Amino acid sequence: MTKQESFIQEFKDHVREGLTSYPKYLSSKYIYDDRGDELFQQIMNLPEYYLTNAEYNIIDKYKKDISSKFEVNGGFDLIELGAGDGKKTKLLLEQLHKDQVEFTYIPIDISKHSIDELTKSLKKKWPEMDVQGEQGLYFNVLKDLARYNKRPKLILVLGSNIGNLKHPEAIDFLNQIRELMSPQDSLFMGFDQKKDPIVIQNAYADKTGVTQEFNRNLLHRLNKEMSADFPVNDFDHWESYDPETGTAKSFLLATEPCKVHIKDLDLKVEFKKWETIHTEVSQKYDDEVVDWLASEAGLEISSIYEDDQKLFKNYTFTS
Ligand code: AVI
Repeated sequence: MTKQESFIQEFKDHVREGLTSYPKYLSSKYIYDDRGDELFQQIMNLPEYYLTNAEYNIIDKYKKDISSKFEVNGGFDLIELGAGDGKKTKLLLEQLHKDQVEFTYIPIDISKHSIDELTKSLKKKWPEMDVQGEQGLYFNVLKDLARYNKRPKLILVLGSNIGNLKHPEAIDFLNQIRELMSPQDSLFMGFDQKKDPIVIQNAYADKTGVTQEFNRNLLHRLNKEMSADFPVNDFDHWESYDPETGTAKSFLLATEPCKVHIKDLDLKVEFKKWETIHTEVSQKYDDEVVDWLASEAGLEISSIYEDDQKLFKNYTFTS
Protein backbone atom coordinates (compact mmCIF):
# COMPACT_ATOMS: atom_id res chain seq x y z
CA MET A 1 0.00 0.00 0.00
CA THR A 2 1.39 3.46 -0.88
CA LYS A 3 1.51 6.21 1.79
CA GLN A 4 -1.41 7.91 0.06
CA GLU A 5 -3.51 4.71 -0.01
CA SER A 6 -2.91 3.99 3.64
CA PHE A 7 -3.82 7.60 4.53
CA ILE A 8 -7.15 7.23 2.64
CA GLN A 9 -7.88 3.89 4.33
CA GLU A 10 -7.12 5.40 7.75
CA PHE A 11 -9.39 8.36 6.94
CA LYS A 12 -12.25 6.03 5.91
CA ASP A 13 -11.89 3.84 9.01
CA HIS A 14 -11.91 6.96 11.16
CA VAL A 15 -15.08 8.32 9.52
CA ARG A 16 -16.91 5.00 9.97
CA GLU A 17 -15.89 4.79 13.62
CA GLY A 18 -16.58 8.45 14.43
CA LEU A 19 -19.97 8.69 12.76
CA THR A 20 -21.29 5.39 14.14
CA SER A 21 -20.30 6.33 17.72
CA TYR A 22 -22.46 8.14 20.22
CA PRO A 23 -21.80 11.04 20.52
CA LYS A 24 -20.40 11.43 17.01
CA TYR A 25 -16.90 12.76 16.36
CA LEU A 26 -14.36 13.38 13.59
CA SER A 27 -10.73 14.44 13.93
CA SER A 28 -9.66 17.97 13.02
CA LYS A 29 -6.58 16.59 11.27
CA TYR A 30 -8.84 15.75 8.32
CA ILE A 31 -9.87 19.40 7.84
CA TYR A 32 -6.57 20.12 6.09
CA ASP A 33 -6.81 19.55 2.35
CA ASP A 34 -5.84 22.45 0.01
CA ARG A 35 -9.05 24.31 0.87
CA GLY A 36 -8.57 23.60 4.59
CA ASP A 37 -5.00 24.95 4.44
CA GLU A 38 -6.26 28.08 2.71
CA LEU A 39 -9.00 28.60 5.32
CA PHE A 40 -6.50 28.14 8.14
CA GLN A 41 -4.29 30.79 6.51
CA GLN A 42 -7.33 33.10 6.56
CA ILE A 43 -7.96 32.27 10.24
CA MET A 44 -4.38 33.25 11.09
CA ASN A 45 -5.06 36.67 9.57
CA LEU A 46 -8.27 37.25 11.56
CA PRO A 47 -8.08 40.01 14.18
CA GLU A 48 -9.79 37.66 16.70
CA TYR A 49 -7.21 34.90 16.22
CA TYR A 50 -4.54 36.41 18.50
CA LEU A 51 -2.29 33.31 18.59
CA THR A 52 -0.25 34.06 15.46
CA ASN A 53 0.65 37.65 16.33
CA ALA A 54 1.40 36.75 19.94
CA GLU A 55 3.86 34.05 18.94
CA TYR A 56 5.35 36.32 16.26
CA ASN A 57 5.94 38.88 19.00
CA ILE A 58 7.71 36.28 21.18
CA ILE A 59 10.04 35.08 18.43
CA ASP A 60 10.80 38.64 17.38
CA LYS A 61 11.65 39.59 20.98
CA TYR A 62 13.78 36.56 21.77
CA LYS A 63 15.30 35.56 18.40
CA LYS A 64 18.75 36.87 19.38
CA ASP A 65 18.66 34.91 22.63
CA ILE A 66 17.61 31.71 20.81
CA SER A 67 20.15 32.19 18.03
CA SER A 68 23.03 32.77 20.45
CA LYS A 69 22.40 29.38 22.09
CA PHE A 70 23.22 27.70 18.80
CA GLU A 71 26.44 29.50 17.92
CA VAL A 72 28.27 26.21 18.32
CA ASN A 73 31.19 24.83 16.34
CA GLY A 74 30.03 22.59 13.52
CA GLY A 75 26.54 24.12 13.40
CA PHE A 76 23.17 22.57 14.20
CA ASP A 77 19.97 21.19 12.65
CA LEU A 78 16.74 23.17 12.92
CA ILE A 79 13.77 20.85 12.48
CA GLU A 80 10.29 22.34 12.31
CA LEU A 81 7.18 20.17 12.63
CA GLY A 82 4.16 21.79 10.93
CA ALA A 83 6.11 24.60 9.27
CA GLY A 84 3.21 26.04 7.22
CA ASP A 85 4.24 29.27 5.50
CA GLY A 86 7.16 29.73 7.95
CA LYS A 87 6.25 33.37 8.60
CA LYS A 88 7.29 33.27 12.27
CA THR A 89 10.29 31.01 11.71
CA LYS A 90 11.69 33.41 9.10
CA LEU A 91 12.38 35.86 11.95
CA LEU A 92 14.65 33.30 13.56
CA LEU A 93 16.19 32.25 10.23
CA GLU A 94 17.04 35.87 9.51
CA GLN A 95 18.73 36.22 12.90
CA LEU A 96 20.71 32.99 12.45
CA HIS A 97 21.78 34.18 9.03
CA LYS A 98 22.82 37.58 10.40
CA ASP A 99 24.79 35.92 13.21
CA GLN A 100 26.43 33.63 10.62
CA VAL A 101 25.37 30.50 12.49
CA GLU A 102 25.84 27.35 10.45
CA PHE A 103 22.65 25.30 10.24
CA THR A 104 20.37 23.14 8.11
CA TYR A 105 16.67 23.98 8.19
CA ILE A 106 14.35 20.97 7.88
CA PRO A 107 10.72 22.18 7.62
CA ILE A 108 8.10 19.41 7.72
CA ASP A 109 4.44 19.86 6.87
CA ILE A 110 1.51 17.69 5.81
CA SER A 111 0.96 20.07 2.89
CA LYS A 112 3.34 19.52 -0.05
CA HIS A 113 2.24 22.87 -1.42
CA SER A 114 3.34 24.68 1.79
CA ILE A 115 6.75 22.97 1.77
CA ASP A 116 7.37 23.79 -1.89
CA GLU A 117 6.33 27.44 -1.48
CA LEU A 118 8.36 27.87 1.69
CA THR A 119 11.50 26.30 0.14
CA LYS A 120 11.12 28.49 -2.94
CA SER A 121 10.77 31.70 -0.94
CA LEU A 122 13.73 30.85 1.32
CA LYS A 123 15.96 30.00 -1.64
CA LYS A 124 15.03 33.33 -3.21
CA LYS A 125 15.86 35.31 -0.08
CA TRP A 126 18.90 33.33 1.12
CA PRO A 127 20.18 31.23 -1.82
CA GLU A 128 22.99 29.70 0.21
CA MET A 129 20.72 28.52 3.06
CA ASP A 130 20.61 24.72 3.41
CA VAL A 131 16.87 23.85 3.35
CA GLN A 132 15.74 20.20 3.31
CA GLY A 133 11.91 20.29 3.28
CA GLU A 134 9.88 17.13 3.86
CA GLN A 135 6.21 16.39 3.37
CA GLY A 136 4.41 14.22 5.92
CA LEU A 137 2.30 13.90 9.06
CA TYR A 138 4.24 14.58 12.28
CA PHE A 139 3.63 11.18 13.76
CA ASN A 140 4.73 9.40 10.58
CA VAL A 141 7.92 11.38 9.95
CA LEU A 142 9.16 11.47 13.55
CA LYS A 143 10.85 8.07 13.27
CA ASP A 144 12.70 9.14 10.10
CA LEU A 145 14.18 12.12 11.96
CA ALA A 146 16.44 9.86 14.02
CA ARG A 147 19.02 10.32 11.26
CA TYR A 148 19.65 13.91 12.41
CA ASN A 149 21.97 12.86 15.21
CA LYS A 150 25.36 14.13 14.12
CA ARG A 151 25.14 17.61 15.67
CA PRO A 152 22.91 19.50 18.12
CA LYS A 153 19.36 20.10 17.01
CA LEU A 154 16.53 22.46 17.83
CA ILE A 155 13.05 21.09 17.19
CA LEU A 156 10.35 23.71 16.65
CA VAL A 157 6.62 23.10 17.04
CA LEU A 158 4.89 26.47 16.79
CA GLY A 159 1.29 27.69 16.73
CA SER A 160 0.09 25.68 19.77
CA ASN A 161 -0.40 22.75 17.41
CA ILE A 162 -0.03 20.47 20.42
CA GLY A 163 -3.36 21.92 21.63
CA ASN A 164 -5.18 19.89 18.99
CA LEU A 165 -4.19 16.75 20.89
CA LYS A 166 -5.89 15.47 24.06
CA HIS A 167 -3.49 15.20 27.03
CA PRO A 168 -2.63 11.47 26.62
CA GLU A 169 -1.91 12.00 22.90
CA ALA A 170 0.10 15.13 23.70
CA ILE A 171 2.25 13.13 26.17
CA ASP A 172 2.71 10.45 23.53
CA PHE A 173 3.77 13.12 21.00
CA LEU A 174 6.22 14.72 23.45
CA ASN A 175 7.56 11.29 24.32
CA GLN A 176 8.23 10.51 20.67
CA ILE A 177 10.10 13.80 20.32
CA ARG A 178 12.07 13.13 23.52
CA GLU A 179 13.19 9.78 22.11
CA LEU A 180 14.87 11.68 19.26
CA MET A 181 16.66 14.10 21.56
CA SER A 182 20.23 13.92 22.86
CA PRO A 183 21.23 15.91 25.96
CA GLN A 184 22.51 18.86 23.83
CA ASP A 185 19.21 19.15 21.88
CA SER A 186 16.26 21.44 22.64
CA LEU A 187 12.59 21.49 21.86
CA PHE A 188 10.95 24.92 21.38
CA MET A 189 7.18 24.67 21.49
CA GLY A 190 4.19 27.05 21.55
CA PHE A 191 1.39 26.61 24.11
CA ASP A 192 -1.59 28.95 24.02
CA GLN A 193 -2.41 30.09 27.55
CA LYS A 194 -5.60 30.16 29.64
CA LYS A 195 -7.04 33.68 29.57
CA ASP A 196 -10.31 35.64 29.56
CA PRO A 197 -12.76 33.04 28.16
CA ILE A 198 -14.37 35.67 25.91
CA VAL A 199 -11.08 36.23 24.09
CA ILE A 200 -10.80 32.48 23.42
CA GLN A 201 -14.46 32.13 22.49
CA ASN A 202 -14.11 34.95 19.93
CA ALA A 203 -10.91 33.53 18.46
CA TYR A 204 -12.70 30.27 17.65
CA ALA A 205 -16.09 31.69 16.62
CA ASP A 206 -15.20 34.69 14.47
CA LYS A 207 -17.88 37.02 13.18
CA THR A 208 -16.98 36.61 9.50
CA GLY A 209 -17.62 32.85 9.62
CA VAL A 210 -14.20 31.72 8.37
CA THR A 211 -13.89 29.28 11.28
CA GLN A 212 -17.33 27.89 10.42
CA GLU A 213 -16.18 27.26 6.84
CA PHE A 214 -12.95 25.72 8.15
CA ASN A 215 -14.92 23.31 10.35
CA ARG A 216 -17.45 22.54 7.59
CA ASN A 217 -14.58 21.65 5.26
CA LEU A 218 -14.59 18.23 6.90
CA LEU A 219 -18.07 17.60 5.49
CA HIS A 220 -17.12 19.02 2.08
CA ARG A 221 -14.24 16.54 2.03
CA LEU A 222 -16.57 13.63 2.82
CA ASN A 223 -18.92 14.74 0.05
CA LYS A 224 -16.04 15.01 -2.44
CA GLU A 225 -13.79 12.16 -1.42
CA MET A 226 -16.28 9.55 -0.16
CA SER A 227 -19.30 10.41 -2.35
CA ALA A 228 -21.35 11.54 0.65
CA ASP A 229 -24.37 13.85 0.52
CA PHE A 230 -24.11 16.00 3.65
CA PRO A 231 -26.33 19.11 3.43
CA VAL A 232 -23.33 21.15 4.63
CA ASN A 233 -25.25 24.38 5.25
CA ASP A 234 -27.46 22.57 7.77
CA PHE A 235 -24.44 22.09 10.03
CA ASP A 236 -23.44 25.15 12.05
CA HIS A 237 -20.13 25.69 13.78
CA TRP A 238 -20.40 25.69 17.61
CA GLU A 239 -17.59 26.56 19.99
CA SER A 240 -17.51 25.97 23.73
CA TYR A 241 -14.65 26.87 26.05
CA ASP A 242 -14.39 25.41 29.55
CA PRO A 243 -12.18 27.71 31.68
CA GLU A 244 -11.75 25.02 34.34
CA THR A 245 -10.08 22.47 32.07
CA GLY A 246 -8.80 25.00 29.50
CA THR A 247 -10.38 22.99 26.69
CA ALA A 248 -11.96 24.76 23.71
CA LYS A 249 -14.12 22.33 21.74
CA SER A 250 -15.47 22.76 18.22
CA PHE A 251 -18.60 21.02 17.01
CA LEU A 252 -20.69 20.79 13.89
CA LEU A 253 -24.30 21.11 14.99
CA ALA A 254 -27.19 19.74 12.87
CA THR A 255 -29.78 22.52 12.67
CA GLU A 256 -32.19 20.21 10.81
CA PRO A 257 -32.71 16.45 11.03
CA CYS A 258 -31.12 14.64 8.10
CA LYS A 259 -30.14 11.27 6.67
CA VAL A 260 -26.74 11.11 5.03
CA HIS A 261 -25.46 8.42 2.68
CA ILE A 262 -21.68 7.96 2.51
CA LYS A 263 -21.61 5.86 -0.65
CA ASP A 264 -17.96 4.81 -0.62
CA LEU A 265 -18.36 3.44 2.90
CA ASP A 266 -21.76 1.93 2.15
CA LEU A 267 -22.90 3.72 5.30
CA LYS A 268 -26.10 5.59 6.17
CA VAL A 269 -25.97 8.01 9.09
CA GLU A 270 -28.92 9.78 10.70
CA PHE A 271 -28.73 13.11 12.50
CA LYS A 272 -31.43 14.36 14.85
CA LYS A 273 -32.03 18.08 15.03
CA TRP A 274 -29.33 19.60 17.36
CA GLU A 275 -27.15 16.51 17.21
CA THR A 276 -23.41 17.23 17.23
CA ILE A 277 -20.20 16.03 15.62
CA HIS A 278 -17.26 16.91 17.89
CA THR A 279 -14.48 17.96 15.52
CA GLU A 280 -11.64 19.65 17.39
CA VAL A 281 -10.03 20.37 20.73
CA SER A 282 -7.84 23.45 21.11
CA GLN A 283 -6.34 23.06 24.56
CA LYS A 284 -5.25 26.12 26.57
CA TYR A 285 -2.50 25.75 29.17
CA ASP A 286 -0.81 27.17 32.24
CA ASP A 287 2.73 26.50 33.51
CA GLU A 288 1.56 23.71 35.84
CA VAL A 289 -0.08 21.72 33.05
CA VAL A 290 2.87 22.21 30.67
CA ASP A 291 5.24 21.12 33.42
CA TRP A 292 3.11 18.03 34.08
CA LEU A 293 2.91 17.06 30.38
CA ALA A 294 6.68 17.54 30.04
CA SER A 295 7.55 15.47 33.10
CA GLU A 296 5.18 12.67 32.02
CA ALA A 297 7.16 12.59 28.76
CA GLY A 298 10.58 12.72 30.44
CA LEU A 299 11.26 16.34 29.47
CA GLU A 300 12.21 19.35 31.55
CA ILE A 301 11.32 23.01 30.96
CA SER A 302 14.51 25.06 30.51
CA SER A 303 13.11 28.50 29.53
CA ILE A 304 9.76 30.22 29.24
CA TYR A 305 9.06 33.10 26.84
CA GLU A 306 5.90 35.23 26.90
CA ASP A 307 4.44 37.85 24.53
CA ASP A 308 3.85 41.48 25.55
CA GLN A 309 0.11 40.97 26.00
CA LYS A 310 0.56 37.80 28.08
CA LEU A 311 -1.61 35.66 25.82
CA PHE A 312 0.80 32.95 24.67
CA LYS A 313 4.00 31.22 25.77
CA ASN A 314 6.82 29.33 24.13
CA TYR A 315 8.76 26.88 26.26
CA THR A 316 12.11 25.26 25.61
CA PHE A 317 12.59 21.74 26.89
CA THR A 318 15.57 19.47 27.29
CA SER A 319 15.55 15.74 27.80
C1 AVI B 1 -3.76 24.46 14.07
N1 AVI B 1 -4.38 24.74 15.39
C2 AVI B 1 -3.37 25.05 16.39
C3 AVI B 1 -5.49 25.72 15.34
C4 AVI B 1 -6.03 25.96 16.77
O1 AVI B 1 -5.94 27.10 17.23
O2 AVI B 1 -6.48 25.00 17.41
C5 AVI B 1 -6.62 25.25 14.43
C6 AVI B 1 -7.84 26.13 14.49
N2 AVI B 1 -9.07 25.75 14.69
C7 AVI B 1 -9.89 26.78 14.67
N3 AVI B 1 -9.20 27.85 14.51
C8 AVI B 1 -7.89 27.50 14.36
